[in-house]
Amino acid sequence: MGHCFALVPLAGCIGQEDLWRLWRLACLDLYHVNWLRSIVARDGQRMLCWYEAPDAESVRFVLRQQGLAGAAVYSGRLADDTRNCAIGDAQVVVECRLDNAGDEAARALAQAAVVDALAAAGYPPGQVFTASGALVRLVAGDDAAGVSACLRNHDLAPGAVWYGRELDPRPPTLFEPAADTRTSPPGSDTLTLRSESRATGQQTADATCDAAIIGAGLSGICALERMLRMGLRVRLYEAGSDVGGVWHWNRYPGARIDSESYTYGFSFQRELLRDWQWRELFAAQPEMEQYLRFVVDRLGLRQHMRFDTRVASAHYDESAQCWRLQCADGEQVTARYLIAATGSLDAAQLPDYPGRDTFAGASCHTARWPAGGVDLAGRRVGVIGTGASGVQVIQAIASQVRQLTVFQRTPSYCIPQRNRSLTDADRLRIERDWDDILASCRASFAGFIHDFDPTPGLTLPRQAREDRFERLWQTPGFAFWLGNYGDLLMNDDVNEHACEFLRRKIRERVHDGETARRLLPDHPFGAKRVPLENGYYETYNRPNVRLVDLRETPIRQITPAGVLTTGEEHLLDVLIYATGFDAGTGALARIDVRGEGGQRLSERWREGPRTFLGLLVAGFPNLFIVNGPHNAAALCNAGRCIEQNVDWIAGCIEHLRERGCRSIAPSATAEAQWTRHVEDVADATVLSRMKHSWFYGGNTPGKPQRVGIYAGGARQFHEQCEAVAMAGYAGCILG
Ligand code: N01
Repeated sequence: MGHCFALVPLAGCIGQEDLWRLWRLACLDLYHVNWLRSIVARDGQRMLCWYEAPDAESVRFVLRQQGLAGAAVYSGRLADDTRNCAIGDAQVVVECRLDNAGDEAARALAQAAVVDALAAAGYPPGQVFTASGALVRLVAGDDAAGVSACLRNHDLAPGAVWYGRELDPRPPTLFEPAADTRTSPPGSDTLTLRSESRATGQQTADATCDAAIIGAGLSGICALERMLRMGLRVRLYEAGSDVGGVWHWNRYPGARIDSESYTYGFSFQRELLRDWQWRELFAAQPEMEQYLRFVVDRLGLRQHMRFDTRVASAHYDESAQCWRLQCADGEQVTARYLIAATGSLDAAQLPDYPGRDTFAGASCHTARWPAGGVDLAGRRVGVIGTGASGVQVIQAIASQVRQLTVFQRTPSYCIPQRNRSLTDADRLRIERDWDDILASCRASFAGFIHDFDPTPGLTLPRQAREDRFERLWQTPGFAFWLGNYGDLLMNDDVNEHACEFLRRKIRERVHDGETARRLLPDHPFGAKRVPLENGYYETYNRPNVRLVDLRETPIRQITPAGVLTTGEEHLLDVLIYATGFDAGTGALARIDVRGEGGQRLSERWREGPRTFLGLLVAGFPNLFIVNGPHNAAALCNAGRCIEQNVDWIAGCIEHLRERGCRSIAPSATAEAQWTRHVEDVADATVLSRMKHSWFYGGNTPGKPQRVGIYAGGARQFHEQCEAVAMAGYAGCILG
């Protein structure tokens, strides 16, 4: 990492809040840029900023990202005391452009001349920054006119002399210090409540516990293990008949993970890695489900779980500061903490086509695939939807069925997964390098072994990009997406080059020109989560596969015999809906969750999700959401991000217990700030150019198009969560 400073022309006065907004827009993390310091001119015409960055080009990209044109960026070593400044201090900034850019001796002379002239006039010593091309000298105070006159008297002609104030570029730990509203003295927060009488009178025991967890997927298992380790009494409720979450429900043929398997598994016990033999680089659904069962059995977690039990409601009891849950089978439980491990992608979404229920054949959604499977062999099968689920099921079943008709509304950019079996040598290497693997996932943008290259792709010759694209395309997993240039997410030119590359690959692989044309996406690459494929495009070369473009011939209705489009009726025996999810908020909003004052969560999120760090919600004390809306986990290797979420929640509960507090909830202000930050970050990326995806909720009829994921990356997300915790849960109200 080097150092840079930038002289930035501004269009008008900006204040502290504006600077923080610029920070949020910058996606600094993508470019590995650390914005150290800023002085903003009092007249609003200029700004001087310092950065730690890989190179000046990365800083230029950050500035462009912020909509700041015309900045001059210089690289050069900054003095160790660059950060030594007091926010609000007045500083005179002397800018001198140096013509003899590469000449160090000339630079030293120029520096000495400016320093000596100011010293002779009695100005106190101050910081000087030189780089090839520019010199900046700071003088404490606001005497810009005096400094300017002094330099002119010595025949020195500075480029500009102005005065401004030190502002803090980095938003504070985001939020105000935690407020402690506790009235009772610190002490044990063990819940001692009487069991409630139940209306249903069923023979299930009412329970009182410290934490209730909803969901036995990756998040729920992780949270359960952690809460038990902390010594809490925990109960977990799961609507399905066994553990697995998405890996339980999405049993469709071809379902497969998109993170390298071994990076997805739990990291809290090394023995789990040692004793589980991952079979494939990207495990298929059965292996994932087996792995989660192995973990649960190994750790003895089942005894704390109740299956086939859907939580119908969860109401916060303000006087007792606890949650009261009612299950669909009548069981009630009272818990201090409610951990919603309901997942981002649980609420399966069926399109509301007329006649949907009249279909005479078998039909199902990929995310509610029957445990006994669906008989597809030799049958006429239709698949609606070509997102990640559709792509996987289509490529898996094409060779089994008599006729496969794919109903596509929006084509996806699919990249090769290049799955393979893992060998003993692979497993040994993984075990040996495990700590490094985890560390590199933790340090990456999205928790994967792939990480964005901070070099802006736009600065490179087209052929160099092309060569890199080809190498990445040949690499397994998300290398082409998450191991690509960081500006792919923001820069239209680089993004369009990647799109062209991928469209060319599609044309090369699909023999029929017309089919290939229909498979070409026209949205920016990465605006949706990218499906990984294993022979998906070649599937369309099979004589029994037909692609129907719903943009040309939309579906009119489902008939008893199949699907009627404006073009024709497609006769089917089986109809598969791969139509996605009411993502982020959907799973939780389907439970009757009520917070303070009886307000419903579904109502609170009616205009879009509002959260604090994607983990807490104002007015819903002690409700912790794992991998929910506004969380980095949706763009992440879920295994890695879910563990981070659970660590944070565990740390928060420990903090409450140590202080004898019984509740925590974010302030409305902190929640609004985080929500705004999430929206700002997404707006700065290509994600905002495709608002009909599940990232924006636009795939769900009637749902407002508001971003539901955190696009700033897992690294930045973790840092912000950490900062809040370190500041004593800043932004939160403790009771
Ligand atoms: O859902 P999607 P998904 N008529 O929303 C189409 C994860 N995942 O289940 O784009 C016709 O992406 C819709 O078309 P359009 C992963 O995070 C991971 O495939 O709205 N079509 C789209 O083509 C992923 O991003 C893996 O125009 C309709 C498709 O259905 C997320 O889950 C595997 C329609 C839905 O695509 C969701 O993926 C699978 C209608 N009325 C999933 N409504 C792994 O590899 C919707 N569509 C780990």
